[in-house]
Amino acid sequence: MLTMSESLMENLQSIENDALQSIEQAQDLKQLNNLRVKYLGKKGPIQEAMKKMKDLSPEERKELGQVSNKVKTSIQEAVTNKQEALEKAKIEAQMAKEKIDVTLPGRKPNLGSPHVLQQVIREIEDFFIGMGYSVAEGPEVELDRFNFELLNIPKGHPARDMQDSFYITDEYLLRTQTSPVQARVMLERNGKGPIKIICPGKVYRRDDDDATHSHQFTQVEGLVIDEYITLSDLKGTLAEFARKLFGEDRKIRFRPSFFPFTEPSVEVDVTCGKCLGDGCSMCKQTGYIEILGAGMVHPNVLRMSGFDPETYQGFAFGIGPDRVAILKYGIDDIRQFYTNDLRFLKQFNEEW
Ligand code: 2NM
Repeated sequence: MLTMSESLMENLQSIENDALQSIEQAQDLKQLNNLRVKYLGKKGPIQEAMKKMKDLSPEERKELGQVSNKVKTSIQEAVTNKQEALEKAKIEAQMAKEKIDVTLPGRKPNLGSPHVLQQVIREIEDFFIGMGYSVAEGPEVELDRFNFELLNIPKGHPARDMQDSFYITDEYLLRTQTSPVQARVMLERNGKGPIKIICPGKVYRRDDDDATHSHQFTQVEGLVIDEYITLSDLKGTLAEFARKLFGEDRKIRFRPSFFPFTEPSVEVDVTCGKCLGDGCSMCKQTGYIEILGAGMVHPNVLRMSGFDPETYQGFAFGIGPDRVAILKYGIDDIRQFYTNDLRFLKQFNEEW
């Protein structure tokens, strides 16, 4: 039989063993705190054992008191050590989770790129700016007067058929060309030259969309007005334009045509890029491909916009960026420009 003192002693020893083992196994700070309260709290097993000491001799009490203090200190130390270990582990886990590999390549943001038509328009603009032209812009919702009247397309002219334009009211319509911008500029100049401008922008015609027609497309129209301007100036300018945009080996030719706002009027062809003039399937054996319309500004247009045709002459031209892009890149359907299929558009993305 163990004496009371011996059994209490053994009890304290096993409390210490239990406590140290549980503390070692604690998973987190909360568990650890619960263990601290369980073993060292007022209702803990050590306090319970101490209560039984009142029946012991003073020597036994003294010895047991020392042992219980030792056990308490040992448990407290174990708690403190474990707490430090858990806190350190917690921080380390957090650091590991938040670790950044600074050597990883960055993620490329989706930047987008100018639309292929915008790229072609810029190329056209760059050429003409280099030749001393300015860029002029105007409204897409335009007055009948600027869109037609001042361009020598009077009321009753077939080009003014309601079927062909998007009229908004009797007076307002979506511009069918960018030349109304030129009419505006001419009026602003009060009959005084020179004028050297290009007008890029969107235009609208009431067409049924198909592979070669779009009810909305783009234009860059040009206008030069000065004294002694001739058809040769026009031809030299457009020959240079064709070489710049399509290649140095290209030539142009003029064919007679008709526009209400120019006289004479011409269609301008450029030698075919595939056969360079010999004739092939691309140019339908003609050796040439039509690229734009042009002409000498009609005296009526000059007069109506305040310029004296006896003093001033001018040439004008209309370039279709849609057509330029189609020829340049071999695109087979004009609607591709306007339906925003990214698989199509991304082929023309500029590198940043
Ligand atoms: C074209 C063809 C020929 C043109 C004429 C004018 C203006 F304002 F002077 F009358 N601007 N643009 C013109 C001439 C446009 O596009 C095929």
